[in-house]
Amino acid sequence: MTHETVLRGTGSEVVIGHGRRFCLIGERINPTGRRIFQEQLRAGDLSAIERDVQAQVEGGADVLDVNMGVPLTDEADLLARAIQLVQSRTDKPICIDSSVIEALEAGLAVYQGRALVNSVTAEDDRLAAILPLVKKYDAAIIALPNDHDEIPMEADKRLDLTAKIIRVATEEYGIAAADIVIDPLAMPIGADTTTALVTFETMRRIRDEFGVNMTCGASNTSFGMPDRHTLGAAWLPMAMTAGLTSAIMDTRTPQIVEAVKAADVFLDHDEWGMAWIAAHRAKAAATA
Ligand code: THG
Repeated sequence: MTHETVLRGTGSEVVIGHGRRFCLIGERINPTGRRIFQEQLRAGDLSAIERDVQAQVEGGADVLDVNMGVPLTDEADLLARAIQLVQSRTDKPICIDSSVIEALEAGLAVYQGRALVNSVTAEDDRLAAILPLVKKYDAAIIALPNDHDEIPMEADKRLDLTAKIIRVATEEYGIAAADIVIDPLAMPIGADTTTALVTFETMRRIRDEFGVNMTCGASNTSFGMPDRHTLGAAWLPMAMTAGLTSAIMDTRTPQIVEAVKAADVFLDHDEWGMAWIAAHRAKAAATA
């Protein structure tokens, strides 16, 4: 048995599920590593977000990740304003991405719809701080199977922590398993060439044992390697075959988005290839 996660924006509803088309979460509204964007945000200029929303939605994003982690700012205030701006520009659901509990709460308080909260770890104090918010605002949650800031390198440990998270969230906080999205932890292949195999094994076992949805930071996998887009376009279909049902990724890159859409056809997640054919027709019409 597998679970389905329902997210809502101001208009559209997105359902993440093992038998469904892959859910693309656009990663770009994130100042990490973007110096100019950080300076703009620090000065209160949110205009770059408007361009990021448009580019990612045009590229095929179903959900937008919003991260406002800029050092030396009031992250709660900035995140709340960013969420309101994004929701004024798109009806798609948002994945609220922060490690600061006050920022998550401020974001949830202004959010219209059913959000995905990114993220909680398996540590007791983090679970106790974040899960009541998830319940209060009727959101879904991304959970990472690591604790004490340590990323376990064995699938067994990730499975144990996944079991703990699901048990605590469902039994102690009344959150449905359908609303728990596990991040099986994708690491850069350049640092350790066995790491992708551990992640794929983790995905298969989480799907088979718990049936919950999963998401990953897909661009982590190619970090530091040449020709990252080709690596991403190979990794995503492999991960989808192992049970990954969504990813936080760069939806502005057609090579990667098209690889996902093609994999949806072969995994029978796109009945009769209807979405594939419709996208092809739309592209042909646009160039005509
Ligand atoms: N899991 C979960 N949430 C996440 C991640 C994850 N949120 C953040 C991140 N990882 C995914 N989002 C991004 C956003 C932007 C970039 C990468 C991942 C990005 N990276 C540039 C690059 O890859 O070259 C620059 C990064 C840099 O210079 O530091 O733009 O794994 N649940």
